[in-house]
Amino acid sequence: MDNIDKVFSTPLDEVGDFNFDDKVAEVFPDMIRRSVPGYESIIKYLGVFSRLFVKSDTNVYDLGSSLGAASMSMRRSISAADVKIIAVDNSASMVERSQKIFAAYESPTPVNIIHCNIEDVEITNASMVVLNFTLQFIDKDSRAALLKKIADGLNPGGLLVLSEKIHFANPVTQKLIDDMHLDFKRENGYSELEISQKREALQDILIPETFDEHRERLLSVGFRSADIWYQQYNFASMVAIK
Ligand code: GEK
Repeated sequence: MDNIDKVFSTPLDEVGDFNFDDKVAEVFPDMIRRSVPGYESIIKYLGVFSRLFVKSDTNVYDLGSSLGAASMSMRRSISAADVKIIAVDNSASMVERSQKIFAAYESPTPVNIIHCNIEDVEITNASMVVLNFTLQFIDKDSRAALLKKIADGLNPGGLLVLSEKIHFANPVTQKLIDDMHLDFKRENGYSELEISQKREALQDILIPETFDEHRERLLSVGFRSADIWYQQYNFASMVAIK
């Protein structure tokens, strides 16, 4: 049973920037499931993508891996031999917890968990890379360089799965979908106080872009295709193939 997210349930004198600290890591599976529509489906289908794209003797990267849900799903599905999964996160709390989780399971596919900034990690000989709701936390001006590094490190035909909260250029659509997402959070038991305090904490650190902005940038850094394969409200998952 997951620990219940109560991080923003009491009034805070001052709502600081959102932080992936121990309080968040402890309740993370519950928090992301109740906040991100489609999260569990995307995790499941990452396994399907890995079965299709991961080749023997290559590396798979899970960038911004949190507690390792994406790596776990891929590891269960990969049948290719001599594959190494490299999971990277810059939150010490997430890394410590995910190391314990992976130590509890045995698998022929090793998962190497690295505590560092995804902008500093080297990407080589990759057949699949996952950025599952992580790029949105990277400074907007640094996103192209990170995506170019990923494109350069992928082998031809390799896959990037990029899941993001997205923004709609049309304000009417943006308001409609944003309201629907707020209702999704209410239905999942979040109070108005929790919703508004979390929104304030995230407003300067989670910067969504439109699908057109994502697509254009993915094509400009070396991917030959970039499309949405899954979307619920303003949460979309894209596939970009090198
Ligand atoms: C999942 N992918 O369960 N370098 C490394 N890690 C970072 C950086 C950075 N620069 N910035 C943020 N993170 C996961 C969910 S959560 C999404 C990803 C969310 C990490 C951060 O510490 C956190 O663990 C993760 O990216 C984002 O499939 O909470 O909305």
